[in-house]
Parts: sequence; C-alpha cells; structure tokens
Amino acid sequence: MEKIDRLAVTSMRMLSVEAIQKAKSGHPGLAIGSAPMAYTLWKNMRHDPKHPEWLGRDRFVLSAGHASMLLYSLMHLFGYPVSIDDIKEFRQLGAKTAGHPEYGNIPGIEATTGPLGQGFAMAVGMAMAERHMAARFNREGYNVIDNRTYTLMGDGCMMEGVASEAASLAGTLGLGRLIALYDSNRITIEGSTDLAFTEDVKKRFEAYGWQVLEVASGEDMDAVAGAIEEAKADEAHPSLIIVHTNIAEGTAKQGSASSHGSPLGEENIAAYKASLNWEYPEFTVPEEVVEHMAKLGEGFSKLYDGYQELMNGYKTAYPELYEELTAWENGEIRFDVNDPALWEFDDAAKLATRKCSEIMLTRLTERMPNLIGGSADLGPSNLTYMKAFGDFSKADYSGRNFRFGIREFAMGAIANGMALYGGLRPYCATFLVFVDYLKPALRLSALMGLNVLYIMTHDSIGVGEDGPTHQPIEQLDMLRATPNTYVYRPADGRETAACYIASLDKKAPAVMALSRQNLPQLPGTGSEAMKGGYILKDCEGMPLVILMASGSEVELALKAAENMARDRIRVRVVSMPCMELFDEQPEEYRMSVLPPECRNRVACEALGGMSWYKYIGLDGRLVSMKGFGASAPGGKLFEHFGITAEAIESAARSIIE
Ligand SMILES: Cc1ncc(C[n+]2csc(CCOP(=O)(O)OP(=O)(O)O)c2C)c(N)n1
Ligand SMILES: [Mg+2]
Repeated sequence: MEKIDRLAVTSMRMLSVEAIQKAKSGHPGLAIGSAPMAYTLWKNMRHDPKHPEWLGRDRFVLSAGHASMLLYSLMHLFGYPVSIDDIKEFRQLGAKTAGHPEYGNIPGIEATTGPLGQGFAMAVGMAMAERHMAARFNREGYNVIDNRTYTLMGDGCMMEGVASEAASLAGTLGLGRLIALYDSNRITIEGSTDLAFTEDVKKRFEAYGWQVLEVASGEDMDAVAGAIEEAKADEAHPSLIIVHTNIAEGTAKQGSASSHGSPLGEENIAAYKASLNWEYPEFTVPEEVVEHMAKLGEGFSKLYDGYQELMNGYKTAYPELYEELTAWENGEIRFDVNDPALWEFDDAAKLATRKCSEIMLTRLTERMPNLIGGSADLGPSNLTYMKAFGDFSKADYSGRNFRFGIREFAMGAIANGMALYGGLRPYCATFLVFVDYLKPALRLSALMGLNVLYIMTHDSIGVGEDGPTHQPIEQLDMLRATPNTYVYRPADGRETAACYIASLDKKAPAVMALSRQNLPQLPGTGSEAMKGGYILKDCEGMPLVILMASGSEVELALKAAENMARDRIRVRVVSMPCMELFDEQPEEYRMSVLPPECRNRVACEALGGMSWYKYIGLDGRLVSMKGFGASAPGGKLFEHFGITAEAIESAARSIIE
C-alpha cells in the first residue's frame, strides 16, 4: 500500500474520533482498530458508490454494528451519500447516521446490525441467496450473478451462538464466496476476552469446514490484501480471516476496554493527532485523499460499466431470463390472486391449518418461482417441504428447499439475509413455541421491513402429547406486540388462503400460526378474512353479545353461538385471523364489526390471549390459558383447561345476566 492509502485510513480514523467526540457517545475503539482492513477491503471490493443498489455488487455487512463510524467514514471517503454534515450529526435525531447503521437510512448500508452476531448470519444468508440466484440465472458466458459477500465481525459476534449456527451451515454448504474478516482485538466491554472467551477460533472454524487465514497485524494492509486474495481463490470453502488488531490502535487508550464505547476525550484526541502530525481542522479529509478516492472511483465506475455490458448481452441472448430476473428484483406478483384455484378447499375435508398451509405454499411456489425456503428440521411436521423442487445443497444450489438444520435463530437471520440480497421471497418454519429461539431475527425482519414468511405450526395446547414445553402460550401475544409484524392465525382453508395472499404485498414479516390438529371448513369464510377480522355469523339487529376467536377456536365460538341462538339470544361471531390487518381497517368498518354499543364480548384463544383485551374491554371475558399446558391428547387438554364451546357460552351468559 502507498503512503496515500495510509493517509486515507488516518482520515477515516479522525472522522470517527471527531464525530464520536462531538456526539459525546459512540464506539471509537474498533472503528480505529479495524480501519486499515476495512479500507483495504473496500478498495478491492467490487462495488460502485455511484450505484449502491447495483445487482452485481459485492455485499458488505458490518456485523460489529457498534463500529458504525467506521462504516460512515468509509462511505464518506468512497463517495456514498454521506456528507461531512451527516457525520457531524452522528447519533442525532433524524440524522442518516444513526448510532447503529440502519438499513434504509443510506443507500449502501446492506443490513441492520446492532445485535451482535446477526450481521454475520445475515451475510451467510446473502451468500446463500447469491449461490441460488446464480444457479437459477447464470448461463454460459453470462455470470450475471457472481458477487462475493463480506462481513466484518468482532469478538462479540464471534461469541454469539447465532454465528456458530450460521458458520456451521455455511461450511456444510461450501459457500466459497463468503469471506469474514474477524477483528480480533481480544477486548470487549468488560475487558479482556480472557475473562470469558479462550477457545481456539481457528480450529473451531476449520472444524466447520472453513478456510482460516491469519494476519498478524491489522496495520499491515498488504498482508490484509493478500489474505483477501487468498480467500477469494478458494471457491470451495467460506473463508475466515483472523486479523489481529489493537483496539484504539495508536491512541492513549490502545488495548483498553475504555475505548470500546466512549469518546477518547479531547486531550487524548489532541495527543493522537500530534503523534500523527495531523494538523487539519476538524472534520477535514485532506485534498490529496479526496483526489485519491476520486481516482479509485473511476475504477469502480469501470466495474459497474463492465457489468452493465454483460447484462446487456444477457438481455439480448436470454430475453426471457432477463425479464424474469427483473421481475424478481422488483418484487412483482405476476399471477392473479383472485384465481379461484388458489382459494379452493373441499368443504367436507377436515384439515389441520398446517395442511392448508402446505396446500397454499404448493399453489404459491408454482406461481412464484422466487418463493424459496425450508424448516429447521421440522419439514415433515411443518409441511413446508416442496416436493416438486429439489434441495439447495453444495452439489446443487438451484434447489428451492433449504435445509436449515436445527438452527432456528440462524434460520431467521439467514432468511433476512436472503430477503436483503434481493429477488427472493424466503420462508422459514418451525413450531410456534420455538419462535422464542428466532425472535431476535424476526425483530430485525420487522425493523428492516422485510417480507419474510415465518410458518409456525403446532400453534396451541392442541399440540397435545408433547406437553407444555411444546405448547405455545405467550408467544402469539409477543409476536402481536412486535411492531410491523403481521400475525395470522387462520381458522380453515379459505382463511389460510386469505392470510397467505394478504401477506404477499407487505413490507413486513408474516407469521402464520397454524394448527397441528384437524379442523372443519367453516361456512362463510373467504376473502373477507383479508380484512383481518370480520363477521362470520351474525344475528338480526344489534347483537347482545359478540364472540371472538382466531384459528382453531373459531369453531368453538360458532358452536357456542349456535347453542345460544336456540334460546333466541342475539349472538355475533367475529373471526379474527389477523389483528394487525383488522386494526388497519377504516374506523367505520371496525365499528361495524365491533360496535361500541355492544360491550358484552367474549374472546377465546387456546393460548395466553392477552392481546384480546383491547377488543373485549373491561366488561368482556377471556377464555384462554392461564398457565402452561400439559402432556395429554390435544382434545383432552381443551376439556381439561376449559377451552370449550361450553366455557365460551357460560362466559357469555354470565355477562348478559
Ligand atoms: C446481542 C447483543 N448483545 C450485546 C450487545 C451490547 N454490546 C455491544 S458491543 C459489545 C461488545 C463487543 O465486543 P467486540 O465485538 O469485541 O467489540 P470491541 O469491544 O472490540 O469494539 C456488546 C456486549 C449487542 N450490541 N448485541
Ligand atoms: Mg473486541
């Protein structure tokens, strides 16, 4: 590397310490220590800051998201839309330069990575998406999909379990285009990693099937560049480059945990600048660095132009594939959602909604070639394996069934990475109770506005014999409490169709909560369910009591209503497959379904049911689980815990009287 590269790195370091000092908060240590490796990587990466969304770009995920000033200073230098004013506004309300780099704030930020380890796992997902898309679209002479995915991680990411899950899968899949740079400064917040982390990372990753390279000093940019080239050369294995660094290199706080998460302090900054003969005013990038970066920019533009040329050739040679690829990228839905064949369910069939989900998934995968996914080893139970399409594996990346293994958290994070990559619509699956194992990933789906489908079966005590460890109670309410998340719990086949179809156009994750046990097809269900809540069975005039339920309990509410109707009690039954959708309806509609005049309301759910209180109010009653479940046949459990039509009826009668 040249002197000018050193000066560029120093400029990044200065921007970082100055911005963090000005904000009076931030994480200078890693931003300083990893600046040379990050700069080296970006210099050699295939990207073009003028076209941050370019399909052929290499992906870069800063998994150690707290080093956000590293990313912002990189982006500023390389010419992404981050100005000096943005940097001065670091961590302030409304600024693009959030404390942790948030997806969508600035073009060029590939993922939201505050929670350690998830960035790494999302990078694995991006690398999987790249291999899949490449297998589907590349043709002889036209490798239109062939980027690499890079991630920069710290000790924290390395310790988090999700990284182990994802790394293990990446090794199994031989993701040769995935390259992780590990800033090994051996410091975290509480001090030395010796306190809690003494494993041999190299051996661990070798055991996963990774190529592991080591760079003795992160200051040695030539060595970093060499290691990146070596990593690229091995196309059969993902590569981990362990880069030994010092946190806050070259400052008075070098090697000290105190540099992790607080500003260096004015005095230390002055001494740091003096030691480097840095005499520029604050927030200055020297003119020669600006010129140098502009020259590098010309090279990036050439990469972009070359790719456009390739794509133009592809467009001529394979117009249909080109059109398909474009449609995927634009997230187009290219089939008729009102096609009766999508909504058809045999009225006489008793089906678990997980089975209805399998039917819908089959119908949709036929119509949506970019719908891909799998389960965390529960395919036969979740009914998510699509027999018409093969497995995604090292031997064949074109398969549409993903085998995540028993790694729920990595599965969610990987699905996020696949969605972020672009073009694909990922689904993942497990039992609803195990949503706890993947919730942090689902939270990022929601925060980033990603259309990831979570197919969660075995959705209540109806699970039966497996017992309370497998019976979700509070999970559904937790999901409903998560912003920008649509939680669907359909009651039968047509409601399942409505839920699937409603989920397609959302910039948000969808959770399908589906029954293990068989359920009847209910008269009156259909596309009304896309409103989230609707009148399934009504009485004449204003109801005296409204019964509400979702999923398997709608059948019970209908039975209770039938009994009461025999006594000429005016009962309405509202099916509520998705509270979020219902809450989005115009007030007039909501009031027509749940008129304020009728305060006699009973809700029933074979889980905790806490979220129903907003609809039943102070006068209402909730028929739901009060504790954990038990191990017994599902039908017995409904009786034992009093989740029955009789219980709904008696709750209703007690309010009326
Ligand atoms: C899941 C998660 N747990 C905890 C934190 C809080 N946290 C932020 S940085 C950090 C330490 C990270 O250490 P390292 O990656 O080595 O960064 P360095 O101290 O070297 O900057 C912790 C615990 C977090 N952001 N995410
Ligand atoms: Mg560290």
